Amino acid sequence: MPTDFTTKLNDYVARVEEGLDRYVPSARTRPVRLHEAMRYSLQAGGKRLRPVLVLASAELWPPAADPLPAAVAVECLHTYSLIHDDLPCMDNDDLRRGRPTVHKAFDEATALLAGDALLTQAFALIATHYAAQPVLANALGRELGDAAGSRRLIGGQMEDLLAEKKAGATADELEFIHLNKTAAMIEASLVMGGLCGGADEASVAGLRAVGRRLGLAFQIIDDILDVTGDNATLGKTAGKDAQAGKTTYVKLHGLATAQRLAHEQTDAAIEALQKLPGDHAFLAALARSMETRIK
Ligand code: GRG
Repeated sequence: MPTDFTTKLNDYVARVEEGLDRYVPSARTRPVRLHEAMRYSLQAGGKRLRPVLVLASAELWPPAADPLPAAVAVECLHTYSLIHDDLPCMDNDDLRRGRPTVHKAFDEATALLAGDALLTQAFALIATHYAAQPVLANALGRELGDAAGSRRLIGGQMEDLLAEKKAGATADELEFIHLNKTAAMIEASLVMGGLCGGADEASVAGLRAVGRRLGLAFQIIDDILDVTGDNATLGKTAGKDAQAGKTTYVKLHGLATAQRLAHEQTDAAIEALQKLPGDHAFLAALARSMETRIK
């Protein structure tokens, strides 16, 4: 990867880390155990893809509103979904972000509450930090609420659990699951960045198109890595999908076709980016960098 891409990515990630530290209650806040659990998971070193997308998308436009609180809100919401996904009643996983999952390091009730608190914190952050721009606050809250709600993130998770129970999903069900469980938050990240930048309706639609493609590419790559990666590099349990008998792009189409589909979706995302204003070089390089993880 070119060094200016890496420098910029590190810069964005550093801003996100600083924002998480600033906007999430400290681990000394009462009840200490709850805030420790929230921070344990948040600070376990995720890739920060979604908040970086918020920051980079906002910068397609001249500075308008500070996108950092929105970026932190997105990472809080994403982290809640991971904590709850790992619970014994869902995916029952022991390892996440290279560490024992929250219910293993603390206990199930604390993990449930830490997830609830991060979800709530996301909306409180938006209402608080964009209070002086109520139209923007409303648009950001609506975007995040829609993406994380029963038709999208939670709906995708529900269909995923149902598909697992009946031991398999059709291609149509797989697309629904991935468009909602994975792509919805990636799409919302780009759109929320655009809203902070003052994007008009046509650009918001353009950002959605990029997010849909990027989200699908991300999920296909995740499915491939589940087969080809290991616990140490993934920071989570490799081979979990096959073990659980899950339908994935690899199971449905085979490894080679899944690799081709990941390339096609990445190309389509980069093509859709070209229709947006501003300098897309960083976002295009980010899309390519995701793809190189499977090379
Ligand atoms: C519990 C409502 C609810 C939803 C759970 C996030 C999720 C939905 C499930 C996790 C399992 C999974 C494979 C989700 C697809 C999206 C995905 C690959 C999430 C992991 O995102 P990364 O790789 O994680 O960006 P980091 O840790 O880097 O942030």
